[in-house]
Formats: sequence, structure tokens, C-alpha cells
Amino acid sequence: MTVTTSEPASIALDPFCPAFLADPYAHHATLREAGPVLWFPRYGVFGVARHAQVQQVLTDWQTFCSSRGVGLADFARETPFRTPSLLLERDPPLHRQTRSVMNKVVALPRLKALAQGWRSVAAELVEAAVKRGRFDAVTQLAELFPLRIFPDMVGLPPDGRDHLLAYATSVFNAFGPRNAVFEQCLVGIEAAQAWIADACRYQNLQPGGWGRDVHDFGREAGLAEPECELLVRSLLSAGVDTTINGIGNMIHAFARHPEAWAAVRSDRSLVKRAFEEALRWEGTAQVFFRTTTRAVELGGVSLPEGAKIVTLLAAANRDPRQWNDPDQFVITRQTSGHVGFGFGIHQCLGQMIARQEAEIVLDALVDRVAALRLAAPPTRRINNTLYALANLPLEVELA
Ligand code: OVV
Repeated sequence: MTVTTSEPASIALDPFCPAFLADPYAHHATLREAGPVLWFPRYGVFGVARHAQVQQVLTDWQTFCSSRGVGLADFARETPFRTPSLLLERDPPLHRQTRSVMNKVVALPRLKALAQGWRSVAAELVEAAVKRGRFDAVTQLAELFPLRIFPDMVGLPPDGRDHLLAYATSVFNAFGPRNAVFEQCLVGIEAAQAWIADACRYQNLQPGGWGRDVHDFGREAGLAEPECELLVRSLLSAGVDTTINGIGNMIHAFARHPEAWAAVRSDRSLVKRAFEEALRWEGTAQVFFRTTTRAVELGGVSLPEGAKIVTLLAAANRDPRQWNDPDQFVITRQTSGHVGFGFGIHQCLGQMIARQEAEIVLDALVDRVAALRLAAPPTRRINNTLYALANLPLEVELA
């Protein structure tokens, strides 16, 4: 039998250069249409930008593993930026064990119990932000809300919480190449790293918080103390910058779509859908990598063992093979199958927390704001993984 395989489409474009990171959506169609499998000679990695191949790679964790790193660095050949995560950067069977511990921590009834308190915080922040008719939806709301509720939920020490955002930013930058974006975020990062390591220790976590729950459930499952500390670190790494930008990007989408704002104001059941559509349309986590554990054929292309492959989640979320009018922000659309939270066994552990946060913030805004528009073009915060805003100046009409 003859098997014909084709070559991957070679891409000269650098998906981690500042121009690409500032406006990835301008380049996604080029990448999707170049072929089912891409080759980035600059980095020596393969890539997938179409929904079908992204889903296939993320589903087949035996072939496309996470334990060699989910960034550009191959842990089999390079020293990881930090001690690998026991969730993100592990494969089964170990991943199953740590994930099941964490699933207990983030269980829905425990999360629902926090919703009422979060609503008061959101109402208070929205009130303070909008009352002058102009505000910055990133620095005065999208950043403040998660930073008000998340550290308390985990039970973090009261002092030094400002290290959280700098730390998370460095973790997400570290998934990319050692470029200027990465180097710049490392300036002074040691203090944040030390604070995070300390904050993960049982004795430094407040009784009643989710951090101690991680330790308690972890110990019950037979994990050692340093392992439990690393699982707390996962919460701190993945729980801040992601939700901040999920909320910020969602508000940014509404600021450019007055008809969507009117729709959600007249039908609150659209709040949930709006966040999912915002994640599909302008997702927070743009890319993650996998590494092949064997030679494999993907999209008609032969990949060798030990190959790095970047999954362009945000490009897949606008693949016209999967979505009608993919470039349109339509909050009534069917969004199931979007890969804004990833897909498969590593799909976002905190997705229900993220949804609860975003929905509560959006609800609070809808309560108070009749109309919103951009007061000035927003500024981007360039990151190797995250699609992020530094600010989002809005003008609002109060309800
Ligand atoms: C999804 C994600 C991002 C960053 C860090 C981690 C997870 C972690 O497990 O540490």
C-alpha cells in the first residue's frame, strides 16, 4: 500500500513578533488557508490553525503530550522556566490523579456558595467606575474584580498580592520564545516568584480558603506537601491574568457592538452566551503547544517523534470550516465546540470559576449601563500567549 503524505505549509511569518501579537486576527486567515499543517522554520515547530486539526491534536493526548511542555521549550531538551506544573505539564496517569484532586476543589456547589459575595463586589466596583460617565474598563474593573475576589477565595496572605499579576504574566510569556517580550517581563520577577512560592505553603494560607483545600484533598489522595504546593501554584498561575483578560476582552467586544449590548440588556439569559461568544471571538489564551510521542500522520502530513506543534486556538475559533460568519461577534450563536478553554483532558480546570466571574461582572454592568462605547482606542498589553489589554477607555450612558 502506498501512503501519500504532503509537506506542511512553510510559514515565514513570526507568530510571536510584536506586530503579530498586537493583532493576531489579521494573520489567522493566512495561516488557516496555508494548509492543515504548518511549519514555522524560524522555531522548528509545526502548527495547526484549523478547528478540526486543533481538536484532533488536543484530543489525542497519547500522541500529542503535555509533559514535554505546552510552550515552545521542549522539556526533553531544555530546562523548563520553572518547576513544571503537575496539571498543565503532565500526562496521565499522573495528570488524572492531580486533576481529580483539583476537580474536588473547584466543584460547582462550592463555587455557587461564593456568588452572592461576588455580586456585591461587582456592584460596588461598577458603581464606583461608571458614575462619572467615563472609566477604564481594564484598570478600574477587569483587573480589580478578579484581584478582589480570587485571592480571598484561595486564602492568600493579605500583603504582596500585587505580585500575582506580574507572576502570571511571566508564566504566560514563558510559553513563547525567549524574545524581548519575555525578557522584559523578567525584570524584578524574582520577588514575585518568591512571594508565590511562600503563598503556596499550607501555613501561609488562610483557614477556610481553597488553597488549604488543595492541600487537604491532595494529602487525602496521597500527594506530598511540595506537590500540594505546586497545585496551589497552578491556581495562582492560571486564575488571574486569564480571567482579567476574559472580562476585558468581553467588555471590549460589547463596546464595538452596540446591538449586542441592547440585546443583552433586553434578555439577561444572553449573559452566559455572551461570555462564551467573547471567548470564541477574541480569546484570552491564544496558543498552546504539544509534543509528539511517536511518528504520526496529521492532516495528511507526516510528523516525526519529538516534534513540537503549536495549536492556534484563537484561529480555530474563527475557522469558517467550523463557524458561520466566524469574524462576526454574535452573542446568540451556538458556541459549543469553541476551544477558548482548550479541549480534551487538559481543558481549563477553572472554566466554571471564569464563567461565574465574567457573568457576574457583565450582569452588574448591564444593571447600571444603558449604552457604552470606546472613548479612545484601547492599548494592548503584549504577551506571548495572552490576548490582553492594558487599558480600555469607555464612555457610558447610565441606566
Ligand atoms: C492553564 C495554565 C496556565 C498557566 C499555568 C498553569 C496552567 C499551571 O498549572 O501552573
